[in-house]
Amino acid sequence: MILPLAGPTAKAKSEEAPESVGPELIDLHPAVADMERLVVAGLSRHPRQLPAWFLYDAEGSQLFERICEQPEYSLTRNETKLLEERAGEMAQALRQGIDKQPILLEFGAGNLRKVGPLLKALQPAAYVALDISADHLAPACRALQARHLDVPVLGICCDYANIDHLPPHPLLADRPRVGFYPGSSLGNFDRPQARLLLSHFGELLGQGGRLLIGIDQPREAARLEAAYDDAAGASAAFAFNLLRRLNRELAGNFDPAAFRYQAHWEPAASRIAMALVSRCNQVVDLAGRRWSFSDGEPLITEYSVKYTPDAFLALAAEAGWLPLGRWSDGGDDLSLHLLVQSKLHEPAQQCNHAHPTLQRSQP
Ligand code: AVI
Repeated sequence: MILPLAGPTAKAKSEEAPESVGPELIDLHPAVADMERLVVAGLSRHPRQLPAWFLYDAEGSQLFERICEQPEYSLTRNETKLLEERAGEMAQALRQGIDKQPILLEFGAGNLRKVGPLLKALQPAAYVALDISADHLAPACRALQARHLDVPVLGICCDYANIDHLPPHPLLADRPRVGFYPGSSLGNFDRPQARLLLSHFGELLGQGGRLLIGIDQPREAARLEAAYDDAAGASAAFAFNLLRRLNRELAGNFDPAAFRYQAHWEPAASRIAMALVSRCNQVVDLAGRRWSFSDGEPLITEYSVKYTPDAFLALAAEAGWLPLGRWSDGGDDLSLHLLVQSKLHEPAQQCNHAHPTLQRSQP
């Protein structure tokens, strides 16, 4: 479903480090009214489902980092290793055919720990990190800037799937743009939405823009289900934090004890479905309305779609992206694809039209 957002809360602030001015952070987090509208739309669907970015408040972002450390969740480790080993080749391929030093944009940047090798090898004119959690992004930008003093860093707190253009900023002017979208976060959108998101990246990056994107591949159900329901309970804690956030920010009264967490591989859709399942018939207040949950009813917190390289490239082609290269880990679980945008877009800086609101992972 495509939902319009009322518009971002546009407050820009500079994050000050004790002795020097730290990287700038532009805060375009969706307003509470937008969140309420998305909650009402998401809970009115069948099955009930909220946009995955709701999982990432400050605490959710920390909990996601815990997931990444779990032995069952190999995606982050494999991708980090691949980047450490092959960033030189990737940077060379990213730069090919680009006459000016590009700007590197990272979508869903998180803790900014993956981009280091690429920054070193590519030496972009600036690095822009886009992420939904300002609390997480600000310290991550400061730490990254301290490690890479030669590259100006800019943080933009936003739902990157729904900003129609980048805010005007001197660092962003008149430079080719290359995108970095690691972590296989594309999988948290359903296919039609993923295609829209890839087109949206094409518009933000412009014709000839390049995108380096991490894609997780299908594998045995047992391994995938363990990765999304780890023994230490990090995945479950991440999902339950959503209920705490909703209670706190949108006047909810969810009782977490009245739900249980589950993660199931759905082979026909090639995806893991993560859900909080109601343990009983119950009524919950949220966003000024009452919501009934029946015993066994799921609230989908997230899907994670897995693509074979061919399936991913077919989807990317529909959005105007052509393949330039691919690097994969030893186990062939994950690939980093390098793509080039073939469609004609208006110059990215002037791209000012309203973009349809994407909502992640719809069934
Ligand atoms: C961010 N994203 C790619 C993760 C994934 O693997 O789908 C989110 C996640 N949720 C629970 N575990 C991981």
